[in-house]
Amino acid sequence: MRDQWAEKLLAGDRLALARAITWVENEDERGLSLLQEVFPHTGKAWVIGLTGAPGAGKSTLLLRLAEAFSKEDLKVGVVAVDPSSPFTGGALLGDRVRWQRRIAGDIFFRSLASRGRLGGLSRAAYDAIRLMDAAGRQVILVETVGVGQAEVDIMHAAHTVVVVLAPGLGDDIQANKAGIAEIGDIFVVHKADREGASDTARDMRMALGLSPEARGRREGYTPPEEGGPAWFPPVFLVSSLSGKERGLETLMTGLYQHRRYLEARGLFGERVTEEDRRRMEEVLSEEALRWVMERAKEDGTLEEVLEALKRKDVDPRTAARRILGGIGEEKRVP
Ligand SMILES: Nc1nc2c(ncn2[C@@H]2O[C@H](COP(=O)(O)OP(=O)(O)O)[C@@H](O)[C@H]2O)c(=O)[nH]1
Ligand SMILES: [Mg+2]
Repeated sequence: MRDQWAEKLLAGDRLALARAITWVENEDERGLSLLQEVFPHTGKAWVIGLTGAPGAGKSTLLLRLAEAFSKEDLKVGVVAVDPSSPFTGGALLGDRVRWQRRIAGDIFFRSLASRGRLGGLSRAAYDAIRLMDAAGRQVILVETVGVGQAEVDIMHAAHTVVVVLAPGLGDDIQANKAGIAEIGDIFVVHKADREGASDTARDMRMALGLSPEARGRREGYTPPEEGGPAWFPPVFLVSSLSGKERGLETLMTGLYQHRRYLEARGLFGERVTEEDRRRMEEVLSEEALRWVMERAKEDGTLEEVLEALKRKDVDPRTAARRILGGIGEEKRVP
């Protein structure tokens, strides 16, 4: 029989969803078993990632998108990831309060904070996305600050990655146009109401034109001669400022175009499978390492190899192979 929480979650119950996410965020066993139970019901949601420098207006734009999708009668989920707030403190709470006041529609918001553990944040985001998906959220918007490895990692979980730029942000993230050209499916030059926005857009278009990766960077890319037009990341000028709204509809059209592009090439489902596989490998590498180290410790191989390493009798690579080899030996002896 299905657990009552799973039952509720699959029925779209908000309380159950909120609780489930808290569980996975805290790596509580209840969350993990719940996720396991509802997992067959995942893989339907369209996950859209928004990334970019702090202050580019990601949260503001995300609100607009959330509203636009909910106006189309879609159930929206929002995952905001803020690694700069290791505790559920000011900024996150502020965001949450602001959102709740200003927004209407069937939208489920959730902020995640880093628990300080390596990889913990992207795992929590992945779990939260899968739980929202199982709970019937049809579009899931994920916001991250485009800085460290964790954020890049989280963006792997998205079908469609939107890079948000703004004029006058001389930030590293923005300066590295060649770098960001590789991660975005869609580029938004936000704050289009400001001076310099069209220059930023022109620079970005130029950087994209120079980037071989930008052209159909998704896996499964086939050159035009073998399968129709490749995806080329568009650059949209958008303003989300009240009274000066601009470009949002064009952006929505661009988002749907990207979705159709993925679907037409069978990449929509593949993105999900790929991400699930990535997570499996992550857990596998952690647990395999732990398993190997425990065994090497038990039979003394670890100590022996570490001594050899210290004496510089072996190099680290050989040392690692010796430990693995030792385990193979152990297995062969009955
Ligand atoms: N001029 C202008 N300001 C904006 C626009 N969108 C957001 N902002 C402002 O930019 C600041 C940062 O916005 P926020 O959404 O918190 O950025 P985030 O850090 O990328 O999430 C806020 O003061 C917003 O009011 C816009 O389209 N035009
Ligand atoms: Mg924000």
